[in-house]
Amino acid sequence: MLGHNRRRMTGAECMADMLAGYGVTHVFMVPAVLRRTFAEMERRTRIARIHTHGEKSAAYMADGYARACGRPGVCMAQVIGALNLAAGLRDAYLAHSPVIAMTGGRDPATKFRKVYQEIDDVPAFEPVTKFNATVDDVARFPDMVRQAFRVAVSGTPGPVHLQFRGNEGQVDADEAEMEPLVEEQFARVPPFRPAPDDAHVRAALDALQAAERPVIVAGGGVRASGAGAELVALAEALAIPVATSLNGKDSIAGTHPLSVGVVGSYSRESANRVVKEADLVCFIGTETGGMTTHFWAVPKIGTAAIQIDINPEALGRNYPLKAAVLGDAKIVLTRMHEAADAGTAKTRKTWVEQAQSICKEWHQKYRSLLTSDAVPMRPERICGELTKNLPGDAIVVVDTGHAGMWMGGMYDLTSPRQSYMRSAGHLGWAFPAGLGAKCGAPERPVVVFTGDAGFWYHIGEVETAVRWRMNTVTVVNNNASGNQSKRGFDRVYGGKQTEQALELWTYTKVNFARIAEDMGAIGIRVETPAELAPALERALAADRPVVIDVVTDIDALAPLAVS
Ligand SMILES: Cc1ncc(C[n+]2csc(CCOP(=O)(O)OP(=O)(O)O)c2C)c(N)n1
Repeated sequence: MLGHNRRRMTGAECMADMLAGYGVTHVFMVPAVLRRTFAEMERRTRIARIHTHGEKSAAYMADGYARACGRPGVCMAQVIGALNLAAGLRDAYLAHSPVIAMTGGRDPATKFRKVYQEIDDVPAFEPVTKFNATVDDVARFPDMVRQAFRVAVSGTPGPVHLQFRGNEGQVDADEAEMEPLVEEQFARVPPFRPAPDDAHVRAALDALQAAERPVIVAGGGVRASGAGAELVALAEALAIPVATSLNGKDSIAGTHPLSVGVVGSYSRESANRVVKEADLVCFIGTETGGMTTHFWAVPKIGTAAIQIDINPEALGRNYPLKAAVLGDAKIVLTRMHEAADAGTAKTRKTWVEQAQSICKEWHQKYRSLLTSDAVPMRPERICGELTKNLPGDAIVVVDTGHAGMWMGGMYDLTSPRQSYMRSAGHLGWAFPAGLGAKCGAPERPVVVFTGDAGFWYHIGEVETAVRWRMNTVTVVNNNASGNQSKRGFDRVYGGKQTEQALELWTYTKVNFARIAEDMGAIGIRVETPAELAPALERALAADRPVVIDVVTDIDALAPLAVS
């Protein structure tokens, strides 16, 4: 019973016990914040305290951790680092990842006296959190930490921020009568699986079964709910092709006969073509945002649609609906499958064949690039090799920009046990997020794909990876530039860039393998396509972090979305 086990303890003891009670295994931070709490963690728990090279990468690590294991990732910073941490929450917020950020804050005894390093940080957390609160009295530790976990994992998950009194959160040294009670239900996503209204399930099924050319668009909500198997079962029973958002890419294996690929902007042409041809789109666990719909061109607003989501505010936001179903994806899909009339599947035979022939055309169009022997290498060949060579339980972590385009469009998951996590827009996210993912799922191989511009951001974390034996494999698409920007600068220079224009998007040629070796990791330089598969094999077997530096063609540009 609440209050039954109250005893006099410090905030630090209470926090350490609560984090351990919630199953937190790693905390990512730059000191000095909650110093006493860190000492208590050592005395009372087995929590690893990962000291990083920047607050932003600490936030990304917590985010990668959360996305890999479904439990909140915890990151921390003292007052001067708070906004660096807030910046790193943007991707977690956009991707609906449950991250709990804790910072030091102002002390009522001295605020407004121009205290060294101090500003009011709280407003900066407002746009990137679901809950943004201050803890001034140590007696509030138990209920505020519980609320942080509760909000982070509930409904559509997302980041929360707690600011503790004192620039380093020194309130943790105070004592009070407290009970470090945890609610295990809120230790992971999803805490609840709300069941749908039967009538709404019926309406959605009626629409789906009456459609001649339906397609499912599965989003990150399917992955948060762990509903991939239920999604595939329904699609198979009713013979419905499945496209995914980038965030939902691992809800169906790319090699499944009903998979048409990632739809939207960072997408595969076949997915956009199939969704455009559809007479009914069934959105599941997707916000129907600009990225997934190529700014609402695929499908066009007005296309018949049904939508399933755990958040009622998402239902119908961008597409007027024939049916809306509120509930957890796994439960809704199970109910739909139970009530489905598989006899209607035969009416969609021609449509499924049409979708499959669109996919076949895509494979024919890109086969030569996916298997290209060109030197410098084509990024498509990297994607092709990753499809062929990654283990069945790999977690693939992908940066944004060109990396998101290449891997979203050209890479296929080959097993339902593989996971795919993508940057929701922040360049530089993938490498630290991959390290966090490894902490969250230490038994699984983690393979990061990033461009060189993305890798530069947090290259110092190679040292962190070595220090903590976070044995990830990082594949760097190294074209000594951010060449996704090439088209944009071609455009503003009227088609032909000046020599100086290259200053805007190119870098010095660097050997990342050598830099990684210097920091104690294994570095492998790949200059020709045949070297990549053996490099991956060696890297996956290594007992140290590995950076595979792949030298690629600066003129290789990913295909643009079709609409
Ligand atoms: C924080 C942040 N700043 C800027 C951008 C804009 N941006 C997107 S892709 C890109 C360049 C990507 O370069 P790289 O990772 O090397 O991949 P490449 O395009 O060379 O394949 C930039 C600057 C972004 N997405 N995020």
